[in-house]
Amino acid sequence: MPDHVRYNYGKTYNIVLGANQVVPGMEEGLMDMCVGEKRHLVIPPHLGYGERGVTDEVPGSAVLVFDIELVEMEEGLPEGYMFIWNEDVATDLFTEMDKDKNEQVEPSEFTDYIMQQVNEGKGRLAPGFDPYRIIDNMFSNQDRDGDGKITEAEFRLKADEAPHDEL
Ligand SMILES: [Ca+2]
Ligand SMILES: [Ca+2]
Repeated sequence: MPDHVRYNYGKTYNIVLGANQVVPGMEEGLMDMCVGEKRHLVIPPHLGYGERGVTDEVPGSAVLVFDIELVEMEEGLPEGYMFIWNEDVATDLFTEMDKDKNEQVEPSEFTDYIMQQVNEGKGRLAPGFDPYRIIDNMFSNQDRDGDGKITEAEFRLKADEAPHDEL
């Protein structure tokens, strides 16, 4: 087995920190990095792939050495959140979402509305996840009776349960 294995990845990777996507040493090594910063990381086996390594890729007990540069960073969402508003929520959210004014919000109206907010920078979806899956879940969560439409009553009900910071 060779002593050193050298790979030149030479391309960028998207990593979500805290999501178990990289070895603990990498997670730790990326902490508090700023955009444009370069770091030389030496990761011992117990914070890397351990004694077992990765078949055909990383030998057992390997010390991992990385030269990395942070090219871009996106702020995550608070734990447990998949979507947050950057600004105050529209006062009549339901009417705004119900584009065809049939008193129901259909999945397409819901998706369009959320995507529009994200594109305009008014809301933010958790990075590293499929946005359409998140929106699907948000819709199902709001669609209390599961009939594929959100009525104003279902919408209100959910909103009333959310904690209010003022009355
Ligand atoms: Ca509608
Ligand atoms: Ca419904």
